[in-house]
Amino acid sequence: MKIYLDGQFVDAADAKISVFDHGLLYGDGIFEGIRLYGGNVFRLDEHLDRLWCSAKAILLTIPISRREMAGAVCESCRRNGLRDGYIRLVVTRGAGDLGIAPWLCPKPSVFIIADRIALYPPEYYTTGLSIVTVPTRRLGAAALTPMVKSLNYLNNILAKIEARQAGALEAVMLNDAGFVAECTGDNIFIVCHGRLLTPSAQQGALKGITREAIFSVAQALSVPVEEHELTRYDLWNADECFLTGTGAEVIPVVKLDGREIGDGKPGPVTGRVLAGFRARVLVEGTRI
Ligand code: PXG
Repeated sequence: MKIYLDGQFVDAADAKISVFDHGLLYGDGIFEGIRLYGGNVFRLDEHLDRLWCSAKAILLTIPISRREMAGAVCESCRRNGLRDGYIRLVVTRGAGDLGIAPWLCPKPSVFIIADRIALYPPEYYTTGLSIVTVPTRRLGAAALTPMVKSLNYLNNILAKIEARQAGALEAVMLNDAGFVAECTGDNIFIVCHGRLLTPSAQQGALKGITREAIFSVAQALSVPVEEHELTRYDLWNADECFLTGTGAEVIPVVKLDGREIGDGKPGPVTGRVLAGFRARVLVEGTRI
């Protein structure tokens, strides 16, 4: 496997970052997870927009241009003979002193891994997931805006561990106010009386690229979508529920906190949205 690292393609075994890199020492950096479908990079522009916004939010200057970054993403796929897969694009603050001061890190590092990912076992896409609400809350915007896709995922990791301890594969995370925010690496949607409802960024949801794609799939299907404050009660009593994310794609949820959602089976609207999404990824995207 070839990895893009600071302007060069190197073997995976040689793709190394300093132990002084602040991405490692402090989680000081940002990333994107991107999908490749049939040789098309899904919504590359949107991913780069979000990466550049994350960089601005943490005052990190990405050392290459957007054009170069887009080129490096596509070249990473080509070099690895990848037609379908997952691209992890990371920008770290770079190596510096033992001290958090980022201005003592002269050169940010960029690396790109083009590989495969399977977040959930395939059978769950037809049977649906059983998930739980966990005690760990989504970080509030006053501490660190959840809009930044940063390398500090401890908040989500703790939630993921709590889900596993409860025997579930995924966790619903609430915000400070107790409203539903999102899952550990996915956005959440419910279907209520034929409408799609999902928490807004203000509620602690990452502005997921898949989430945005679902908005336009739903529009094409004439299914209304609304950003809405949601409680656990709303989720338990929804007609249907599903999660969206680059890793997860679109996956039905059939049980939450021991309560069956709807009739306990993936619902018809979820099915149509999932089919619409699968059709769209094959025709949209940047040709590598
Ligand atoms: N919320 C959070 C906290 C995320 O990290 C999403 C929502 C969905 O956003 P996108 O843009 O992907 O639709 C994410 C995305 C992983 C993994 O390895 C996580 C993400 C993406 C890909 C893989 O768990 N996070």
